[in-house]
Amino acid sequence: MAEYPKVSPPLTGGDQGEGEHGRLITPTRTLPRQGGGDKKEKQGHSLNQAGSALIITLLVVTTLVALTVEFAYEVYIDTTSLANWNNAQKASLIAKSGQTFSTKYIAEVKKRAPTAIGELTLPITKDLGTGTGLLIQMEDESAKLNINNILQQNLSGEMPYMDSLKNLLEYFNINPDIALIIADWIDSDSEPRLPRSEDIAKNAPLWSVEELKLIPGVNKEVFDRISPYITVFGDNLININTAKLPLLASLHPDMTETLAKRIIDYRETSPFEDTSHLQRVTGMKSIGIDVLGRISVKTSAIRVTSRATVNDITRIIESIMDTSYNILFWREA
Ligand SMILES: [Ca+2]
Repeated sequence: MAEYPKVSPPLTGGDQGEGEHGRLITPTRTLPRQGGGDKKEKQGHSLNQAGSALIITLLVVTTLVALTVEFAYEVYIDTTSLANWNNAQKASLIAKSGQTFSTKYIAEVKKRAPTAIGELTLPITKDLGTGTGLLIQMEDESAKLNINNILQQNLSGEMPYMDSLKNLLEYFNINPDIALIIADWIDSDSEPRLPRSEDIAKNAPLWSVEELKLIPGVNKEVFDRISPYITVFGDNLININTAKLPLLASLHPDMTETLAKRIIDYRETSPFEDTSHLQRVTGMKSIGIDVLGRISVKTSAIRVTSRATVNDITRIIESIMDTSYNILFWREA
């Protein structure tokens, strides 16, 4: 009992050493009660050994299954990550191609129609393979009000861009005092136009329209309303061939929605080729003269958004380029 033999017991009995092994492993159960018990002892011994072997086998199998499952899962994760990475790289490259394509398209448009690009959406679905798509959107940033310009004064000391921002806010039934808080955010001094309006001011121009969200008073509703008409890029002149109705209606204190609609009707048949032509629109004679220094008939900056999808992985590149194709802004997501 003190020493166990190193010989492995046979699984199904055998001729040699059966009783000896049985007693050594489980002596109490293999003791013969009656005569001829040697056979029973042999059977009990074999069953016991078979049971032990089965448990060991099951343990080994279970461990192997666990290992295999874990390995397969790791491989699955790695493969999926790799596929996603590949798709993301492809989508990124296609989105970049979309940006390049846009510059060529803008060049063509410039040749044919020198006054305006406006808004353009180009879904491209051909020859990119299954599960792959590219959507390009172009937008004239000159159709918007440059918010960094609201402090600019005219010869009379007035701030016409600031007035336009106030008009735009009022157009959407928003408190026009928000324009004062925005002005304090931008201006370099710390003299508040409204109580506490300089408390957390940046005192520098905005880098992006999204920065408006940081300014007190510009909540989501305000931002969603005004941001489509605001830019921080361009030549500070508002393109009267592409500006939308709310901004046209905010150009001048005497502007009305009716006049703004007339401008849109006019340009649809004959786009403005010169800023002075705004005075040709009925009722726009004196306003047209007043706004001469703040308007243009050409695009100076274009926002290009290219959205590429490869097998459900999407990459979006947003850029703003001037008409000489200098990149003013680039963001990839
Ligand atoms: Ca300030």
